[in-house]
Amino acid sequence: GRKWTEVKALNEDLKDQVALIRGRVQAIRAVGKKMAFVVLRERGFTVQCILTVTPDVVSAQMVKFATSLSRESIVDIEGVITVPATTIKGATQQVEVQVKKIYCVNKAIPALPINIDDAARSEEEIENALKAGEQLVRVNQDTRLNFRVLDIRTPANQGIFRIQCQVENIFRQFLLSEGFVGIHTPKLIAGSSEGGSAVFKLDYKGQPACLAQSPQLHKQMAICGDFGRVFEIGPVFRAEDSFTHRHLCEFTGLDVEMEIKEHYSEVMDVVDRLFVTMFDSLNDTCQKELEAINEQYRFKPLKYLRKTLRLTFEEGIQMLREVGVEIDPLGDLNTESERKLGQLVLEKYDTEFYILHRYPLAVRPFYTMPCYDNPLYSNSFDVFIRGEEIISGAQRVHVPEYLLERAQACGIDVKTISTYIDSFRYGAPPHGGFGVGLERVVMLFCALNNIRKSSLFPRDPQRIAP
Ligand code: ATP
Ligand code: AMO
Repeated sequence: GRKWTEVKALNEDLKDQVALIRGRVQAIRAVGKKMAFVVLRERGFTVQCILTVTPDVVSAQMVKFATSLSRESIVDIEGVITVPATTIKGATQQVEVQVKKIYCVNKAIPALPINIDDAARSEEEIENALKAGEQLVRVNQDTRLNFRVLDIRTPANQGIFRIQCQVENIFRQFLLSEGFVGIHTPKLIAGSSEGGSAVFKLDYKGQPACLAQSPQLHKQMAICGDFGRVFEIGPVFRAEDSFTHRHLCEFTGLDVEMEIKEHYSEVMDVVDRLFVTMFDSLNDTCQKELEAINEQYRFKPLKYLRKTLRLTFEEGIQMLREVGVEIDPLGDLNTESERKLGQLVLEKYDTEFYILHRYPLAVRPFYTMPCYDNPLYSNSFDVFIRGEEIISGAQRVHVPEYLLERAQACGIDVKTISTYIDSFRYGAPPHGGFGVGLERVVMLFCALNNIRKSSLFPRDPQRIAP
């Protein structure tokens, strides 16, 4: 095969060498009939290619052909690398390619529903361009999602999904290094695992069934099966009714379950080490991606402490009370008070990542262990980034009689979870765990305003395509 060079690798070291590159046509500009500029883009990196009519090398027809190419078409270009005297605007690479050969591999339709240049601009740039009287089509969220294949070609989106991959990667690497075993639990199950109505019902060969709302029951059963410490990366289905900026009907769950020796703080210790490792690694290994995202969606780096702050729910409520927000001490926080508490914590402790634990039992799922000293509270926690929830976790009830009682008290149809309850009759160790929403981690680490931005092909109450 021939030797190919990636656009991102084109630099001054290659001066005067011939390079063969493949990319998409990002922009074309003709200068008379004898010259044309083609900006070629490969995965977010762009280079300016120049065609100049030259006897025996570049014909006038070749220039004409180049200027007729439609945007986003895929082309191969062979040319000599040159270094211009001035900096190049509108391309990431600071060299040019003097084209000798150009070949269209596959063309895109001429009238694209989204112009990638426009889709890649920041809100600020768009405002300024519109004020300056530029003809530009503002690309709204729905249009982006309708034509997602085009939308995800922007540098910011390329960055977002590479970061998502790294979050998943660190999650796996870290847990493997701490002796956890990766498992896969069924997504077709007999009943709801989290309670509530947000479940997709289906017909399982004549039996009523549903899509798993979480791996909760089976990850606990894996602990009953003596795996000691397990994790799972898999899809989670929630038939959410409300259309919010942070709920999807299908998302990726990063789940953990582990034996506990003495206290549920052992589970929070894992959260602490895992996330400090993850944030460090993202800041370290994903600089280019974070810059690309920042170009379009401005955000400040996440503030987090070397040892994650832990506050009890009561302490949180107290902080809110002090600024005049009244909360039911045995109720849940709503979105607004969660955000407010996030602000207060940032002001007081200088961190945007923290754990809130000892939630009131009444607002937690049936499998949650009550506090030994006060059964109105529970050995549970939520974790927040920038005032929004990314994790729920808890110690679980491991005594079958009490688990059954709790399930009944919470209105769960116990027939559908009888094999789960039975698992605890054969000897079950004390245990706990947590569930992380992958899309929420990426959304909030990058301070994106909508979870649809961190889901490749989002599923929400109104969208099942593309
Ligand atoms: P979890 O299932 O663990 O609670 P979650 O992030 O999906 O995770 P929800 O229970 O859906 O959380 O909501 C958390 C809080 O946010 C609740 O107290 C609820 O009142 C509030 N909330 C949920 N949906 C909305 C909404 N559409 N608008 C305003 N507040 C909401
Ligand atoms: P919970 O229901 O809180 O807990 O879910 C865990 C985490 O999943 C994310 N999440 C969502 N992300 C996108 N769209 C949604 N509709 C959505 N709902 C939840 C959040 C949340 O923190 N079994 C427990 C976990 C455990 O205790 O181990 C559970 O499912 O980031």
